[in-house]
Amino acid sequence: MTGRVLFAVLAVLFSAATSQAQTSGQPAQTTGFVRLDRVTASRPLPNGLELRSGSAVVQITALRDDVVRMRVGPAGDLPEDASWAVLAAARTSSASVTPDSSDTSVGFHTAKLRVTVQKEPFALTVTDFDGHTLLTQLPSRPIEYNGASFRAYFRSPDDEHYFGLGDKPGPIDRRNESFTDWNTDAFGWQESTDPIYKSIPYFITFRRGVSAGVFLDNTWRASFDFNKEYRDAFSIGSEGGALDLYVLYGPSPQAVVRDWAWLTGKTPLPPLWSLGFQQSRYSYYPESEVRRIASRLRSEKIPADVLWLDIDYQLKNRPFTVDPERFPHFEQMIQDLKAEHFKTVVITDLHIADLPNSGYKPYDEGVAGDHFVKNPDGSTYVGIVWPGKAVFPDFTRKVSRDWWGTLYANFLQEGVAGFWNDMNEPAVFQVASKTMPDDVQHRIEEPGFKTRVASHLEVHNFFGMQNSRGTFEGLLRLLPNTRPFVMTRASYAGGQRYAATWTGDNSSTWNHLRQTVPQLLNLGLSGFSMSGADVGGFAGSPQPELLTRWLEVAAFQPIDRDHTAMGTYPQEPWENGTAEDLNLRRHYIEERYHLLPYLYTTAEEMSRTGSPIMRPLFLEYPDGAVDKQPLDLADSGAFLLGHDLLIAQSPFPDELDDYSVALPLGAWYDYWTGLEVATDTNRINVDNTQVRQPEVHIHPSLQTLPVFARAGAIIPEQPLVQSTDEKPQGPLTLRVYPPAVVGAPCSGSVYLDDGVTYDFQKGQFTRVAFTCTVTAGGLTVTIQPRQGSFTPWWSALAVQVYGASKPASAAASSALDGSAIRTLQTNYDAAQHSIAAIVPDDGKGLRVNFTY
Ligand code: NBV
Repeated sequence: MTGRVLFAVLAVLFSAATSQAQTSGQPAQTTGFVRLDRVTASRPLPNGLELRSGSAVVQITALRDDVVRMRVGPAGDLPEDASWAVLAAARTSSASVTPDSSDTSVGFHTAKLRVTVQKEPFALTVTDFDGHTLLTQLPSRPIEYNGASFRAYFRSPDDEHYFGLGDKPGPIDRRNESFTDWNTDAFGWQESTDPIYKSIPYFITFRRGVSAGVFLDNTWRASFDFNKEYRDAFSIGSEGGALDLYVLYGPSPQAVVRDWAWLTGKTPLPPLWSLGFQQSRYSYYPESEVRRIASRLRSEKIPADVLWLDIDYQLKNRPFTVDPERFPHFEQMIQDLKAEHFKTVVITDLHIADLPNSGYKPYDEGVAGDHFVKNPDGSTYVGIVWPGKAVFPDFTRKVSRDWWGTLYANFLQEGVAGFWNDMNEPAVFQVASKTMPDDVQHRIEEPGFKTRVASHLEVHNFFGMQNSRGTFEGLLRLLPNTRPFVMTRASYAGGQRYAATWTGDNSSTWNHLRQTVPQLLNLGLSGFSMSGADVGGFAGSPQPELLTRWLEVAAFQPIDRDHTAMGTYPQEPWENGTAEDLNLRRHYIEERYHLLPYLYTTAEEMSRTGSPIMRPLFLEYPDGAVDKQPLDLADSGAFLLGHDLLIAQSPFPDELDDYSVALPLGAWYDYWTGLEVATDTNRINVDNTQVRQPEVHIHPSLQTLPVFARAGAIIPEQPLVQSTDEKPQGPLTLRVYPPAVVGAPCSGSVYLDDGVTYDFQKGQFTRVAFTCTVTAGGLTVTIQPRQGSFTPWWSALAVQVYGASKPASAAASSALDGSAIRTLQTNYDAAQHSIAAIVPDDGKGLRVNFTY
């Protein structure tokens, strides 16, 4: 018997003797030491393979041809097959496979992937049929269990990069970093702080244009090490729960993003108003102050849609109350704000004041329904938070979530439009752990799950997610045809189904402005596309130029909410700056409102495909870099808004120096001047070869945030409005950016609906597709007939072609068959380098020919 075999046998005996069920009731976990070092038995399954490695059982199955799942039961039983993140339909789907085996390995293949498990040492490898290795275990480090903790190691080629893991600060590429998942109230977090508010144990690999998704569906304190312990490996592990691993195949990163949406759900289509500008602070009170902010936004003509009420609107910080002294006419105020086209979002933290015999409804009902989290001895757990002593709904019980949802009835009746779930890590004051004790008991009483009691260690990381779920589902029950708007601070994988999010308590520093880009990009890749960072920074007060620049950049990010802490300088756009600052801030917010048709169309795409609103360059252009390295690696500050706009903030926005931005291959236009961008294409590669990556050189100025439009894009825009309630007056503008080459693709689309209800699901939407074709002597723009039964606000189109250096003529045919041709008046704008023609639009489709 070799030493290794003897060790394995002893390990098996030891683990069998010591394995026991966790208090959580999670399937039996070993409390000993188990190493899966060789395959001791295997049997094929119609959709995969079951393996034994000593005491351990491993099941590897294909959910689809391009999605594989591996589950491990170290003591012989597979873990409970249930998930808070993965949709049941996805989790239970299966694809048939063809078994493959040899003397040294067992495995199977699907139409797209090959799964091979080397027998000794035990090593899983997932490859595609083009020779790409997507995931392969490090043979020298088999999966190991040490008590309830486990760890698995995978090979990491030196040109592979990692993205995702939610809002963790730091560079966009996770390579050379390690992380812990443990939702934490991280006030004043910095670039190197980990963990912060969310746990999304999912990342995307990218190697030379090929991507895979890797998801560890484990809610316990999990950790990820990328190339720190071993330069050529990454590892994933957890302190408890199951090793339940999903591998999603691209090969394009966009395909991985779609797989992730299939697995864990999409961000629902948000109400249109949530894409408008939002003004917040901790806290606006009394009532007169809220009214003052509202009327100032209007009198300064700063377009805005939302005002936020932070904790001080409540009576003694008690959730679901209103302070009658500060807000004596709360409902009237909400209605008056509505009349001024403002929506109000109010905070409703999850900590219910511990107030027996005081007529406090959330407490009384919660006690009556036995809804609160308990201590191990069965008493109700009490922690100190904003209201003082507080109790916490047990959001892992469906009945408790349903009850929580009913608490929103009054606010909805009063006209409150959206809700903010803060502090749901859950945050607890006056304790070193900043949260509940590990042994607090949660009851899992949930369809699809075994009913059992779970410790806080298991529930902590998805508690906030279930809080926002209770809110979202409750709002839907109360107002079934209104799209809820919920914003949560803490969440877990899949939480995008219930709430938008933000990056918590950032600071008013240039570095935090810089951080917004990698953080929001990684959130989007992790499924959370409706996200924002506190504009201007939460902790501290920004210098005037910082506030101006932040408002410029955030105008192109998914959620644009100005928010700051208690005690800081006023941070509204008209504060803290010169008249020029105010003009610039207004100008960029106005640009966001012009772009609303494009933004909303991108949001609708997100809700259908899972594609984020804000995208890293490598997502859209996996082959956009000549050296096949992702273009985003250097944290260049650049990002895409949807498919067609590239925003190139400086990598170091506080510096005065010029900088260069590598653009994806292809031509680009300057969004502000309408001119094709002159790029420099000489770059020397590490191996001394010259590559031809287009690069644009930028001389930074506060007046201009560099924005570029893709050649071949058609971007819909609207006349300026002061809020999304207002009907735009005038035509829908189509900004056409002709491709550089005759016959090259050129397209765009616009999506529109009523912005608030679900009637779009019954066909009440408008969708129009556009294309353009460069011809020898001009350009043809084709507008397809409208789809859907919703009547849009426009009755004419302004077709605006960029990159023009001289006047041109235009003619429109009223139908796609080319009949009824008439000449159009054109307008050449030398400053904008554009030619515009306005044409009536009856929705039946038309064609506009420009002749140069
Ligand atoms: O509710 C007050 C704040 C809120 O403004 C902020 O956005 C949250 O992230 N909240 C945290 C509580 C503690 C602030 C120090």
